[in-house]
Amino acid sequence: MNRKLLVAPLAALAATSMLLVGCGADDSADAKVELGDFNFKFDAKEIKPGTSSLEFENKGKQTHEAVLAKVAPGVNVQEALSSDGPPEGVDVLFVVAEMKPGDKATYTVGKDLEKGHYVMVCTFPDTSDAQGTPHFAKGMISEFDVS
Ligand SMILES: [Cu+2]
Repeated sequence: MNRKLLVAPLAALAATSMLLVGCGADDSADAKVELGDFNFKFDAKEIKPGTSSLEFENKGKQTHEAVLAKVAPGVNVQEALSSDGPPEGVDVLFVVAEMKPGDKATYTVGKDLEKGHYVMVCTFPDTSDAQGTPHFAKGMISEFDVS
Protein backbone atom coordinates (compact mmCIF):
# COMPACT_ATOMS: atom_id res chain seq x y z
CA MET A 1 0.00 0.00 0.00
CA ASN A 2 1.40 3.34 -0.96
CA ARG A 3 -0.14 6.62 0.07
CA LYS A 4 1.96 8.52 -2.47
CA LEU A 5 0.08 6.96 -5.37
CA LEU A 6 -3.17 8.47 -4.21
CA VAL A 7 -1.89 11.92 -3.43
CA ALA A 8 -1.63 13.32 -6.95
CA PRO A 9 -5.16 12.42 -8.09
CA LEU A 10 -6.55 13.49 -4.74
CA ALA A 11 -4.75 16.83 -4.82
CA ALA A 12 -6.28 17.52 -8.21
CA LEU A 13 -9.66 16.70 -6.75
CA ALA A 14 -9.30 19.08 -3.84
CA ALA A 15 -10.28 21.87 -6.22
CA THR A 16 -13.39 19.93 -7.20
CA SER A 17 -14.40 19.44 -3.61
CA MET A 18 -14.52 23.21 -3.12
CA LEU A 19 -17.57 23.27 -5.35
CA LEU A 20 -19.41 21.34 -2.71
CA VAL A 21 -21.35 23.02 0.01
CA GLY A 22 -19.93 22.35 3.45
CA CYS A 23 -22.29 23.86 5.96
CA GLY A 24 -21.45 22.47 9.38
CA ALA A 25 -23.74 20.31 11.47
CA ASP A 26 -27.12 19.77 9.92
CA ASP A 27 -29.81 17.47 11.27
CA SER A 28 -31.44 17.23 7.89
CA ALA A 29 -28.58 15.26 6.32
CA ASP A 30 -29.75 12.18 4.43
CA ALA A 31 -27.18 9.94 6.08
CA LYS A 32 -24.54 10.12 8.81
CA VAL A 33 -21.01 8.82 8.77
CA GLU A 34 -18.77 8.51 11.83
CA LEU A 35 -15.01 8.52 11.40
CA GLY A 36 -12.93 6.62 13.96
CA ASP A 37 -9.44 5.19 14.47
CA PHE A 38 -9.52 3.41 11.98
CA ASN A 39 -12.92 2.85 10.51
CA PHE A 40 -16.02 4.43 9.07
CA LYS A 41 -19.33 3.74 10.77
CA PHE A 42 -22.47 4.25 8.78
CA ASP A 43 -25.54 2.37 7.74
CA ALA A 44 -25.10 1.70 4.02
CA LYS A 45 -28.87 1.24 3.77
CA GLU A 46 -29.31 4.94 4.62
CA ILE A 47 -27.33 5.89 1.54
CA LYS A 48 -29.84 5.51 -1.25
CA PRO A 49 -29.95 6.66 -4.84
CA GLY A 50 -30.77 10.34 -4.66
CA THR A 51 -28.98 10.87 -1.34
CA SER A 52 -27.42 14.26 -1.67
CA SER A 53 -26.24 15.28 1.79
CA LEU A 54 -23.99 13.34 4.10
CA GLU A 55 -23.00 14.39 7.59
CA PHE A 56 -19.50 13.44 8.71
CA GLU A 57 -18.27 13.47 12.30
CA ASN A 58 -14.80 12.59 13.51
CA LYS A 59 -15.17 10.58 16.72
CA GLY A 60 -11.56 9.39 16.64
CA LYS A 61 -8.39 10.75 18.21
CA GLN A 62 -6.58 11.28 14.91
CA THR A 63 -7.29 13.63 12.04
CA HIS A 64 -9.13 11.88 9.22
CA GLU A 65 -10.51 12.46 5.79
CA ALA A 66 -13.26 10.77 3.84
CA VAL A 67 -12.81 10.19 0.16
CA LEU A 68 -15.96 8.94 -1.52
CA ALA A 69 -15.43 7.26 -4.85
CA LYS A 70 -17.55 5.33 -7.31
CA VAL A 71 -16.14 1.96 -8.30
CA ALA A 72 -16.63 0.70 -11.85
CA PRO A 73 -18.10 -2.80 -12.25
CA GLY A 74 -15.48 -5.53 -11.96
CA VAL A 75 -12.85 -3.31 -10.36
CA ASN A 76 -11.04 -4.68 -7.32
CA VAL A 77 -10.59 -1.67 -5.04
CA GLN A 78 -7.60 -3.04 -3.13
CA GLU A 79 -5.79 -3.75 -6.38
CA ALA A 80 -6.71 -0.37 -7.85
CA LEU A 81 -5.40 1.49 -4.78
CA SER A 82 -2.12 -0.41 -4.78
CA SER A 83 -1.51 -0.13 -8.52
CA ASP A 84 1.06 2.25 -10.01
CA GLY A 85 -0.42 5.54 -11.13
CA PRO A 86 -3.94 6.84 -10.59
CA PRO A 87 -6.39 4.15 -9.51
CA GLU A 88 -8.33 3.06 -12.58
CA GLY A 89 -12.05 2.54 -12.34
CA VAL A 90 -12.22 4.45 -9.05
CA ASP A 91 -13.76 7.88 -9.64
CA VAL A 92 -13.64 10.22 -6.69
CA LEU A 93 -16.89 12.11 -6.08
CA PHE A 94 -15.64 14.24 -3.23
CA VAL A 95 -13.11 14.55 -0.45
CA VAL A 96 -13.99 15.60 3.07
CA ALA A 97 -10.59 16.99 3.91
CA GLU A 98 -8.74 17.21 7.20
CA MET A 99 -11.39 16.41 9.81
CA LYS A 100 -9.88 17.05 13.24
CA PRO A 101 -11.16 15.13 16.30
CA GLY A 102 -14.66 16.38 17.07
CA ASP A 103 -15.14 18.09 13.70
CA LYS A 104 -18.47 17.80 11.94
CA ALA A 105 -19.24 18.67 8.37
CA THR A 106 -22.16 18.17 6.05
CA TYR A 107 -21.41 17.72 2.40
CA THR A 108 -23.84 18.05 -0.42
CA VAL A 109 -23.09 15.79 -3.33
CA GLY A 110 -23.13 17.91 -6.47
CA LYS A 111 -24.95 15.26 -8.41
CA ASP A 112 -27.31 12.89 -6.62
CA LEU A 113 -25.80 9.51 -5.94
CA GLU A 114 -26.63 6.91 -8.53
CA LYS A 115 -27.02 3.20 -7.96
CA GLY A 116 -23.69 1.43 -7.96
CA HIS A 117 -20.70 0.28 -5.98
CA TYR A 118 -18.82 2.82 -3.87
CA VAL A 119 -15.85 3.02 -1.58
CA MET A 120 -15.12 5.38 1.29
CA VAL A 121 -11.46 5.61 2.20
CA CYS A 122 -9.04 7.61 4.39
CA THR A 123 -5.45 7.91 3.16
CA PHE A 124 -4.04 9.85 6.13
CA PRO A 125 -0.96 8.38 7.84
CA ASP A 126 -1.24 6.84 11.28
CA THR A 127 0.52 9.39 13.48
CA SER A 128 1.11 6.82 16.23
CA ASP A 129 3.10 4.55 13.97
CA ALA A 130 6.66 5.32 12.83
CA GLN A 131 5.98 4.18 9.26
CA GLY A 132 2.92 6.39 8.94
CA THR A 133 0.87 3.50 7.59
CA PRO A 134 -2.17 4.89 5.77
CA HIS A 135 -5.41 4.52 7.66
CA PHE A 136 -7.01 2.45 4.91
CA ALA A 137 -4.33 -0.20 5.39
CA LYS A 138 -5.53 -0.41 9.00
CA GLY A 139 -9.15 -0.88 8.06
CA MET A 140 -10.35 2.64 7.29
CA ILE A 141 -11.93 1.63 4.02
CA SER A 142 -15.54 0.66 3.41
CA GLU A 143 -17.06 -0.66 0.25
CA PHE A 144 -20.80 -0.48 -0.11
CA ASP A 145 -23.58 -0.58 -2.65
CA VAL A 146 -26.14 2.08 -3.31
CA SER A 147 -29.19 0.23 -4.57
CU1 LIG B 1 -8.24 8.28 8.84
